[in-house]
Amino acid sequence: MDVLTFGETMIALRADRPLAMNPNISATIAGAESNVATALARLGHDVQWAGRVGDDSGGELIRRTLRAESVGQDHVTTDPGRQTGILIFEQRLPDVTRVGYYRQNSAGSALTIDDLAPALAGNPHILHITGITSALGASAAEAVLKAASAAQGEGATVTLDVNYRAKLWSREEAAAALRALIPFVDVIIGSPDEVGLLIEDRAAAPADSASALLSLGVREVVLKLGADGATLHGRHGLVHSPARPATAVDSVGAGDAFTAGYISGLLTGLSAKERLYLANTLGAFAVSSRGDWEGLPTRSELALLDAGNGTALR
Ligand code: KDG
Repeated sequence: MDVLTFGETMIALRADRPLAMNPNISATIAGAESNVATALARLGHDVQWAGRVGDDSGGELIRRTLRAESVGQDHVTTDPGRQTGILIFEQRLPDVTRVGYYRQNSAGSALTIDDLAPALAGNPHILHITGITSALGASAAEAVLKAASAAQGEGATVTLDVNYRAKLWSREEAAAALRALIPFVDVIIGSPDEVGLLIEDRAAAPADSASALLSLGVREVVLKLGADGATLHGRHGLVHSPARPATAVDSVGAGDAFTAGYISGLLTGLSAKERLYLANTLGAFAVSSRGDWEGLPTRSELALLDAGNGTALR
């Protein structure tokens, strides 16, 4: 197995205008970790997503969608006592989306370390976790901590996308839970603000936050800078890669795509510069189409970003 990731995936209701304005709604799925898994599977990697879904149509939608994407679900549990969570994306402006969560006590939030133990026994090269899972409740937070520690003990590379979600917890709660993960994490990915959350000094400049994390034993800190591209702070210095030009229509999911590109680069032995370039390329694909994961590229489509506007592929 190349990558194991786990977390909560939800039914995503996509409304083309605010909910109160009687929008047209379509149903799909969303979850930061399954978005990363889908992106990696499209690039040809062997990836497993683990988590809990309800014994309901939402659970079936998640299973069918991930199956169609060749994301492994050997360790997905159906929870008979809880429902699949729901997320609503309301299109407020062309690229401004309001997110509403209906996920308290959901099946996904009841994840435990026992759900993950068999998956971890498959010795993934990379365990990918995000800060969202730790926000879901005590058992999910414990699962993240124990999984990261177990994977590191087995020699896996552990990647963490901070993914701070203010609607799920306060900065103080996030800081306490996510700082506890640092000893078990090799690569941290986040915006400058998110990375700042992980160190004591809130006012620190991004480069100082990165150095503080490196001094705690983290191998790489990858700063997502949006339109300014991305910077990797590693033990051998700093590497920057500019963003790829793209017409943004929906930025939600771009961070997951970026992370998947970076992980793919780790798996295939790309240089630091090449990893960032691939990460930025996936981010550009994600912002260029509506939906968290629908517009992600296969490996043979990566070069499409260089095709000029108006290109017809006949
Ligand atoms: O990164 C995109 C995610 O925010 C989205 O898919 C939903 O996982 C999600 C969350 O909890 O916000």
